[in-house]
Amino acid sequence: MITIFDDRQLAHAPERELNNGAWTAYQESPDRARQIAKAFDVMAQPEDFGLDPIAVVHDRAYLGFLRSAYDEWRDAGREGDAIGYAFPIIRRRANSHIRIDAKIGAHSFDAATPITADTWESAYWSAQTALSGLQPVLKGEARSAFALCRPPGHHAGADYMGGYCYLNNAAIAAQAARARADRVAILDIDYHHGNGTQDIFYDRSDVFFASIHADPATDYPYYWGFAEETGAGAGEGVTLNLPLARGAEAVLYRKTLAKALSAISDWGAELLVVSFGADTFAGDPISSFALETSDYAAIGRQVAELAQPTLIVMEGGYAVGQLGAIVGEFLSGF
Ligand code: Q9C
Ligand code: ZN
Repeated sequence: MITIFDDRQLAHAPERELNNGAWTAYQESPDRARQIAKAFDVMAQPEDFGLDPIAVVHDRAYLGFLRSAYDEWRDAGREGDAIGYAFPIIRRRANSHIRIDAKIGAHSFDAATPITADTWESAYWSAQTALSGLQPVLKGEARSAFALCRPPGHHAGADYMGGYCYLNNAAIAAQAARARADRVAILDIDYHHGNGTQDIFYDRSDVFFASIHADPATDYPYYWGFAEETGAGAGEGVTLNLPLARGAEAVLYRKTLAKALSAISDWGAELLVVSFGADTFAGDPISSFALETSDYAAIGRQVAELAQPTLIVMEGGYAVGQLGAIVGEFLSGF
């Protein structure tokens, strides 16, 4: 399988995150990608497709914010990574903000997504990695590709970051795929609901979003991913959420995956983007499903039964020492 990775994705390395009321070590570490990359002999480097395919998914103002936020933070006399503390949730107004703190709050929904001097560089190449994996699949030169994206993307919306995500790599690839495929499906099998991806395509009829994730009633991102969220307007019925209770193991997981895949197939998808998270693993330090490393081969095989051109994009997964094995199992099964 074609695999894509770029070292520039490793530069982004926040010091800490605010978790359950305390500063803890940043879970989305560069080591995650390093460990996965070790499982492959050779990985291709991404091409540079520039800003345009990113800017059709993300707002220009948000992209400008991401590029300048760290400098503005420094100019404000701050130390460490840039992080927000005030979020305009009620009657948001389209103000132009002056202070960096106001800008960060207006472009994020949590405090788990700090901006460092290198965040833009890494997020940019993470998006290019997804776009580069897509190319051979889209042109019919390969049936599938694996984009080792990092930072991950599925929590990022058109104009906001969150959940370790800045640019929505899967959404950027799915949108680019629309150049040649009329119907594109995104299957999100990260432990967490892909709220950013859902939001980007919520009212569209041309990109199907299906997600299996921990019930938002008990798990991050809390506010999105309930079964009753099914899309809006022209997109009604083109979003499918399949939340599972904590503790889900392989039998239940694969039954649920069968539902997601048959919905995607019935809808008539011509190309599939998989948001793959390894945080469904039993040993994941921040998650509570019960999949074992050996389960991922069967899951990969099941996804492949859809028999559509497929781009697999890396999302979460924090059991660093196991990530290479989990991704390896999934891809070999696929
Ligand atoms: N106490 C991804 O897997 N922290 N993002 C949750 C719960 C944020 C996960 C805190 C988790 C984000 C791509
Ligand atoms: Zn996750």
